[in-house]
Amino acid sequence: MQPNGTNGPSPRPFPALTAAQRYHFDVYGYVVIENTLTENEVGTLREALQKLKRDLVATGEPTRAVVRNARASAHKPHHIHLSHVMESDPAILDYLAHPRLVAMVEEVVGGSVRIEESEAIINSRDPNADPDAPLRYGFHAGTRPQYGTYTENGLYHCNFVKTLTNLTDLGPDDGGTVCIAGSHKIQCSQEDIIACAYEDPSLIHQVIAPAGSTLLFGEALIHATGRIRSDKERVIVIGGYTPPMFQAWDGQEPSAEFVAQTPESLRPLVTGSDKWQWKQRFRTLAMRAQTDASHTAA
Ligand SMILES: O=C(O)CCC(=O)C(=O)O
Repeated sequence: MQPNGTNGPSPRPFPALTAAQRYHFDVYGYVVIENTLTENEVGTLREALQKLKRDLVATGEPTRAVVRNARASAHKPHHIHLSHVMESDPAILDYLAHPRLVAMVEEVVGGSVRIEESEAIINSRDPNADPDAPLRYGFHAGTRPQYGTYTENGLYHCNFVKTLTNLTDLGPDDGGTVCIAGSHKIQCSQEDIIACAYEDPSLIHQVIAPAGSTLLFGEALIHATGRIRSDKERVIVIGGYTPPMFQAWDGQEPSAEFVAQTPESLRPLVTGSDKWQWKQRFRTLAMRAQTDASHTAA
């Protein structure tokens, strides 16, 4: 990852996913790429988010306060959801502009993108949760098949894509994101799909990966926060992306001051300034991933 604004963005690989990763994405609606970030990057991001959490909680009203233009959209003792974290620390923009990650997103969107949201979650086991209760999740999706998805070169594309990177190791009991595999293509009611998944839990896949790994998925995939059963805290950072003519999520447009200090080369990504000049690009499945040392974590 390059430091924010020092040398301009390095070129983004195309395609960024191997054929097998792309096939996995098409079949299940997601793919987990392990070790996209270095240990240093993980540590820097985790510290930046913990500091933001401390500063928001110290205001006494974390869901009303604004700290470095970030907010807490939810806060309980065991769970804080941070919104619009992009402006709060340069490491976070570095993450959101990470050439390899943005390249993966562009590949799935089918062209250039803008940042639509930047969020983070720091959570631990709910002390009031009954460990013997049947597993139930807050399943949701940000768009639906066909409405927000299309096919090109036989491959699935979505116009609302996220990168969720875990900044703590995620074992089976550590509450990794869960999703209903294949739901990104199923044009039935969400309630009916969710009922199928509870009837056959093998349809529910969960992220289990070392710190610094990225879950790439399109928001037509039905997904949710997993359940933490261990004593470990989970920290994740989230980037949301859309084509440039789309709007940012409510309250997540970058401030004028932030845009003014953003290097010009990153402004289209940060603001969507390309608008309807959308640069489309599509791969075929057989294309070999473009990988070199500058696009992979050590
Ligand atoms: O907490 C998680 O792992 C899931 C986050 C989520 O649902 C989202 O970003 O839309």
